Amino acid sequence: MVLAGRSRPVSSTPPASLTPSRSGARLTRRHFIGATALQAAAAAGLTSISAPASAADRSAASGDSFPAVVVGSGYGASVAALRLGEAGVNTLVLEMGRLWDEAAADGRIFCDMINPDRRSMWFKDRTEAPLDSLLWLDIVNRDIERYPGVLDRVHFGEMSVYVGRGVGGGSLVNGGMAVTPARGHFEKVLPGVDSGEMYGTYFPRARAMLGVNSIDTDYFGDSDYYRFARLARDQAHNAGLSTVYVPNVYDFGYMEREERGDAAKSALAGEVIYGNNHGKRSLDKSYLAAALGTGKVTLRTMRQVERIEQGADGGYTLTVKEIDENGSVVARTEVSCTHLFLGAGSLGTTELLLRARDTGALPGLSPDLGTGWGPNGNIMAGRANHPWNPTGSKQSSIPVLAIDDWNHPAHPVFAEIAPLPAGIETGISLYLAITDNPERGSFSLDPATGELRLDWRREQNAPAVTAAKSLLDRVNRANRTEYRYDLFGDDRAFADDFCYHPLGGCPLGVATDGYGRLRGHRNLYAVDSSLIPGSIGVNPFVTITALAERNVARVLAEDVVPGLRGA
Ligand code: FAE
Repeated sequence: MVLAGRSRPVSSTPPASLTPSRSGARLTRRHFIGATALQAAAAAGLTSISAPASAADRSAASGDSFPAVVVGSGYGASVAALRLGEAGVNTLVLEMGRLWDEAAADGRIFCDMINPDRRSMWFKDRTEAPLDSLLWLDIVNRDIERYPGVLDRVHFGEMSVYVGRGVGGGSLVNGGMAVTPARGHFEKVLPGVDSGEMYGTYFPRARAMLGVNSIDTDYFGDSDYYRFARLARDQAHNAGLSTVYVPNVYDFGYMEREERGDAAKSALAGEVIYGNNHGKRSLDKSYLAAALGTGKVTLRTMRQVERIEQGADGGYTLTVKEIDENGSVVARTEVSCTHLFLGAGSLGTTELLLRARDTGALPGLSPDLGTGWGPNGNIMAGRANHPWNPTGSKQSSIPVLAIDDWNHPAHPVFAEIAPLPAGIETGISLYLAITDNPERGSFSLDPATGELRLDWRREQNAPAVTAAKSLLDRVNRANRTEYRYDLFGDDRAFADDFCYHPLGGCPLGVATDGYGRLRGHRNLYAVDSSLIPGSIGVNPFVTITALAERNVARVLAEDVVPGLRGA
């Protein structure tokens, strides 16, 4: 397998968002060709995008039949698309969201968090920001026009889940925190995976491909935009806790130029959960650009896979719904393939498989499908600071520091020090705590409506709240501070009813074999967050990417490439 990072770098001037930075992330010829294809397609308003390919290649993907189809375009899907393309396999990627690469009338691709508009959310009448009130006032969220915006909040009975929609999936909306889990925890969660191979090969490969870099500590120490994080760091230290810098895929060299006034502001202009206009190396600028650059990968957007069936020849047929900007169905088509890679995320992949199993389309799928779901122990909370300890009206939207108390004997917590870029002094220190909550939920389909259900009760988050509280109580005691009770719409100090990190539903080694091959049906693979059983102890996308690299390498070598050779 050829790593795109080892390919020849291009000599022409790359787009700013792909410029190599101090991390050593390198722009390759493949990225450049792919990124150009993405930009050209966006400018032309196309929903089917591919880089130039030879006539022979085109005929190999004749009709609507491809050797491989990838569903979704988040982390796992992007890895699959790139590695299939590099192996010479004609591959179709189907993504239900938009390609976010075209400026709207205001000259920007994405909207910011302070003035959200229709670009913010996936077909909603009002924004649904995680922190939804300030001083109990409903001043955070806005009415918006329904549109295929970039962030979705999917509501289940007692838990709601944030996910990204569009080419790049969660990478478009997330905070970019690129954390490798503690090896001991990884081994506990995924005992069947060779951790030596992961930490020696696949984690480094994922970090290099994603363009992970770290903030310059002098810049961090001086910037007005990180006053909030320095204050929270000092308060953690007052409580005897340690903090760690957290790597990110946001280009910190770019951020420094933003602060100097040499580059358009993104992180320093309150952009993140509704997309970053600059600076962030989302997947469309890394893996997916490289995938398209192979000339073997075609991407179709605004296409939601609804149904999967298997024919007598063992191949798969997908029913695909194409929608327009109003959400109206433009067409329903069928696509067939030999190898099917599901990268629609914990919710999307699990739903497709449950539907296929329960309708009898793929009856052999495991009875354990839908199990092992968890919110990665996510709990959000805010603390109130004294007036003499301002957090700053200027805040970078990119978190770079966390309180690392993962070795606590009873309550392990990794608490990201989160920004609150409101443009005013709020006096709030905000945290997204990741805890080791052992509780698990499960997905099923509602027999009456056929809709996805999540069996997760609010009280299952009690262990996570206890752990987050144990940590933040210590911080409050040491600094004579209190919680904020005005941030989550009612009087709660701890937001325990939503998560950013849905994990599981198709657990590795349970619903699949040890490499993501679905039990019961050949040539069918899960490649995304659905494989990780509920917890990984840190922000998950580096793990999702590295695991996909490992699994796809094996599947390519054993299933796909021998098949192409007619073996
Ligand atoms: P994901 O990225 O969710 O992509 C799935 C894609 O499939 C999406 O583009 C969907 O639109 C598409 N899709 C779904 N169903 C279908 C269908 N039926 N047909 C066609 N397309 C479909 O999958 N993680 C970190 O490590 N660090 C962070 O700082 C961080 N911050 C976050 C902040 C926010 C606000 C959110 C929402 C998440 C954050 N995460 C973070 C979590 C991270 O983004 C998430 O774990 C990954 O994106 C999951 O990757 P998957 O490959 O599973």
